[in-house]
Amino acid sequence: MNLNELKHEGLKKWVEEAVAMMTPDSVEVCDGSKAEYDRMLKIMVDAGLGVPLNPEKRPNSFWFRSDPSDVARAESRTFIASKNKDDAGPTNNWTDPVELKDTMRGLYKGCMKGRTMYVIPFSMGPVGSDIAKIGVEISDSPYVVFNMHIMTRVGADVLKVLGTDGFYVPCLHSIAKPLGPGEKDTGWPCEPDVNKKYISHFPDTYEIWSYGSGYGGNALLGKKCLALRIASVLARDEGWLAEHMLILKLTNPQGKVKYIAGALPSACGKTNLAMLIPTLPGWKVETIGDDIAWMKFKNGQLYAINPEAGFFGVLPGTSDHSNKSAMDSIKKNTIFTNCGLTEDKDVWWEQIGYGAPGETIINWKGEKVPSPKTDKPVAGQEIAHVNARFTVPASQCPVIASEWDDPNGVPISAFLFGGRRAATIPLVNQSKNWVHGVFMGSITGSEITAAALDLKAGSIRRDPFAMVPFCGYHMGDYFAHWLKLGKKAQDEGHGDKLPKIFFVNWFRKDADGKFMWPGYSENSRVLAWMFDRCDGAQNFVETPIGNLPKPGSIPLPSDVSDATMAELIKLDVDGWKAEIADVRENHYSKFGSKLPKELADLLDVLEKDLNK
Ligand code: SAT
Ligand code: MN
Repeated sequence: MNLNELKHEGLKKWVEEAVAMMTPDSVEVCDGSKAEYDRMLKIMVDAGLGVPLNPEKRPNSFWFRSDPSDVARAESRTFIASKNKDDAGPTNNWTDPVELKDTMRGLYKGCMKGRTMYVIPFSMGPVGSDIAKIGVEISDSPYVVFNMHIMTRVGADVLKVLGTDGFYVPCLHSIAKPLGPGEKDTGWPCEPDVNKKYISHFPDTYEIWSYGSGYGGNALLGKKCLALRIASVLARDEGWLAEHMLILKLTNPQGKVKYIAGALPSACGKTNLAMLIPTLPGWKVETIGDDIAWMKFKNGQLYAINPEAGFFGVLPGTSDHSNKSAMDSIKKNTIFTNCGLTEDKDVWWEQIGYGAPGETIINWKGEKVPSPKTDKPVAGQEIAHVNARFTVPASQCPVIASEWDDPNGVPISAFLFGGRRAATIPLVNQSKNWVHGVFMGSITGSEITAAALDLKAGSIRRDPFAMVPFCGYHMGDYFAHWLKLGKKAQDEGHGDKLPKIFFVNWFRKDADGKFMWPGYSENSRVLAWMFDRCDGAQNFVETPIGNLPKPGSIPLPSDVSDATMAELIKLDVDGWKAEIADVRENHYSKFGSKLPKELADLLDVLEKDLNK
């Protein structure tokens, strides 16, 4: 499709302005077809940037390797450029939108010379769904085009829904300026200087401008940039929820169904939970989404869609034990980025469940090294980068629920929040009510696993609702938005239909530093307890922190003793007192006058109750 076929005057004008600024050699409007997908892959393979995998082992799958500077989201280069600094809040990098646009126009000027500009119309959510939104990404990266094909719905039907004057989020992206004289081609087009990468959001005008990176969250702008940072602002303005949540369908042995949405910070197993295979007989989990949920109240009931169409999952640690469904999903039609490439042109990563085949393997840096005999990670010598990823269509997941792409969404019965905590936080805990649930979400913390840059391993990072890297506005206002939606539902007489809120922690450790709970498939026992709780089962005891499981109400996995379970579900009064002090001094204090009074009050109430 060419530019003249665009029927939307505003869109056409925006593209023309981008063409004038970026001066590409040609412009293509993407149609989302299989032919286009194959053609984009061929461009990358012909340029030596991608390797087709062994068609017998991984049909229609490809291996990519990025520049070492371009392997993860660049949080320090991610900006929320609202007009008022105070609207961005203490958890975001704010910068002045006028200055930022000036700087970025300088970078964008002539940046597509010698390349094709792709105009990618996409829908976040089933095309035409009343919860979905349309975005249009302009990019000079074929890698972005085929990954967007997988992760979103791209194509002409999106333009049809957009019509001549529909709303869309404009998303500008360029990998980098063309190489200057004497500049070295690093083999992966991007801006290798991290300080020249920009992932910019303009919440007042709902715009995204990205420059210098080809990596997932920095370049596939439908995902974190649109579906969370900009969508959270749209949701605030329009009265709905855009959340960093998986959505799963849980069926009990009697065939009754509930849908649960869950927020967990990264490295807490969100994808694994979304695709869990229960050990508890008769129970079934199916996947609706593994990362993002968009939710709207309809007649007092909250409905959720997964705005994405694919999974962008972490490879290291993914195995038949941790996530068999993910392993089965990525057997074909999959894009692998930054893992190992074996001699027989298959892929390999740490903790895949077996040692690397053959004598040698190509690591994520492109070096040929001896094949590791075991899949244990060796720090500094990883074959796959710790953030190596797969991109795969959601439809390939063997446990995808049939209604995963229902435009109406699925009715949510429960929210689950969680973190990685070695002590204090029980295995599962139900909030007393909506406001108390928001309180629990607002104090969520998770231990830092790897000693990343300036963060101390083992220390606790507060990541309320797992949204700190993804909320496009002040988190104090975000808490208030959650409170407001709950109050509105109650005022309208729909309080009983509000999702129940739970808090989970799979990561408790004993005095020897050993995990006390086996996790993974055994987490089905906790999901079952929540399910029954939603139906009013008397399987709980009331405590100051919320409703904890009644002893015996969660059937034990074979490797968990009664004593261990008792420890996992007990109220740790001293631990909670320390928690309260930390929340008050190091967390709530950051939000100043924007911290809703209801939440500050609940912290005081909890402290008083624990002192009784
Ligand atoms: O790169 S993404 O932001 O899409 C993945 C992630 O960090 O969760
Ligand atoms: Mn995520």
